[in-house]
Amino acid sequence: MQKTICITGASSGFGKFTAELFLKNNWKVIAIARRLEPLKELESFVNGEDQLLIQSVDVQNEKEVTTFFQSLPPSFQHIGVLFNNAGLSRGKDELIHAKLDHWEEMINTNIKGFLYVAKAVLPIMKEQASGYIINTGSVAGRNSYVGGNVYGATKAAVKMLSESMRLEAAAYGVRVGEIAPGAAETEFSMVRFDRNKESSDAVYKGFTPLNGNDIANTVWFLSNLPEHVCIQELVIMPAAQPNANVVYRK
Ligand code: NDP
Ligand code: 8X3
Repeated sequence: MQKTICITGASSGFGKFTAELFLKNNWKVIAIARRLEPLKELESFVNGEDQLLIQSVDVQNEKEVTTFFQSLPPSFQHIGVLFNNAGLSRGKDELIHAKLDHWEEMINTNIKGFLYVAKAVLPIMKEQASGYIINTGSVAGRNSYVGGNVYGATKAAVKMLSESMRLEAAAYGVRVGEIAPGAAETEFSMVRFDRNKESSDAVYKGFTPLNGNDIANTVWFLSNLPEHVCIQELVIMPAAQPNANVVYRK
């Protein structure tokens, strides 16, 4: 049977590169994000009937998430892999200066949205008695840095929730892993810094950050492991960034 991966946050960055790689390798792909236009660009990688399902879904909206997964067309109802990846950072201010709406958006997306998606897909995988959920955490959930406060806390939540999900889902044959990347050049910093290109570019100056392909290749590796193997956690860093606080720049 042709395998299916469901990718959240497929309109850019890690999710988009992953969707492209899996489509090129003939997997079926369910691709969701809020912006439909970039999702439509994935159509150019389709090489068979019924290979791609795109939908605008805001993961912060529990009803939208639940309705989407409850009404999947029959040919997309078997989900082999969920890349639970949609997420964002908003601002990098110290707690005393931070904007409350930034906190709300990060918590609602990275924790609540992440959970809504997992809660919708777990019953599907339980019924199949198979599947691999790959959650996107971050090195920011492991080492704190100044201004990383609430974003880091949401990613620490992803780490802990991945552990509990794994503990529960292993009982019915479903695997759960977490990837925790360091600095990667995607739209991440543009979103974090309100589309300020100068602040965004400064993050990646003087060293080679990760890119979308590095993460797509990792998800590919995990997704093609034998079913008895579960990689639980992977911390993936640029060689020049040994932890969240240190970057060796030239
Ligand atoms: P991008 O900004 O390039 O991609 C983020 C994706 O998440 C987009 O497709 C965006 O789509 C989607 N998204 C955001 N909010 C929502 C929402 N409410 N509903 C649905 N989709 C949403 O960044 P990355 O690819 O870098 O980020 C992917 C994940 O990786 C995130 O969880 C991020 O925290 C994490 N991460 C990133 C690192 C980095 O340095 N880049 C390092 C470690 C982890 P849209 O706006 O269309 O909704
Ligand atoms: C993104 C990595 O170090 O910019 O999760 O917070 S970092």
